[in-house]
Amino acid sequence: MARKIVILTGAGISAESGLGTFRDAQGLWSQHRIEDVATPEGFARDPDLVHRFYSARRIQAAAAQPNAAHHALARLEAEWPGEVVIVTQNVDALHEAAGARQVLHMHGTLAGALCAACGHRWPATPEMTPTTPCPACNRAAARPDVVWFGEIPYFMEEILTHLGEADLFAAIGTSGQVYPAAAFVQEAAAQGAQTVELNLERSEISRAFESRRFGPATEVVPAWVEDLLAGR
Ligand code: BJW
Repeated sequence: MARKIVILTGAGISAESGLGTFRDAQGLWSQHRIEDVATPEGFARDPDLVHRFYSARRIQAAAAQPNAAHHALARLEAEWPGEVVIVTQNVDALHEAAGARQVLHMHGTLAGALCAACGHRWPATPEMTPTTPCPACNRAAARPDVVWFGEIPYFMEEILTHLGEADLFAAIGTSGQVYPAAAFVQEAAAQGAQTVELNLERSEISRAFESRRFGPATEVVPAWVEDLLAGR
């Protein structure tokens, strides 16, 4: 029977599309404190700063193009005889832009708006502000539909089911510093999956993987996909 592949992606896969990672030297956290822009408390303290941070990223992400790594994963999904599921921590839409269809955005998307007052969801406008009204309750409580620290990631039940069914688990371009995603490798391995890390360099959790491939995502991901499709 064809094997099931579950792929976790992080900011590193979109780095060569021009989108910033979080923890690298020039990353987003070198310009902003995590607790100011990626927590509900930070949003409550200064919604204007948080909206400006996300509006700038939304506009930048909308102009970005998928790179060879996104295209290679879409090709894998199209050509692999078994199932391929992409679980992404990224809030950009570059997997979908490359043609991938089974993509779970566990940390939400920049394209979505969420009402902090009534929970209504709608498509975000490129720039949102603290006065953007919720179309359902009309309160000025619009926030980006993303998952901040202390909040529960999306699709967890579905993701745990996929990890339990995986024959192969790959993590691409993620530092392994944020849970629960950082624990997916153990979860998949405990249920019998082979595990591989693809990253620019060793991550915090490299030792948890059976095998590793280091280099830029635009090089290592297409080569890995080529090997998988060739049965190597
Ligand atoms: C390349 C490359 C190239 C570069 N090619 N590679 C203590 C212990 C354990 C857990 C906790 C704890 N205290 C608190 C927690 C929980 C907390 C947590 O993990 N905190 C840590 C700081 C310890 N987690 C949470 O709060 C989460 N919720 C939660 O746990 O709920 C409980 C629960 C879970 C499950 C079920 C039920 C209940 C929520 C976490 C939300 C994270 N949100 C953010 C913001 C999202 C919106 C946005 O985009 O702004 O998500 S933070 C940020 O980090 C973002 C990312 O998705 C996430 C991960 O970052 P990522 O993608 O790994 O990026 P980087 O920059 O860290 O790494 C880039 C990598 O790419 C590097 O390795 C580079 O080498 C590589 N790279 N260029 C290939 N060209």
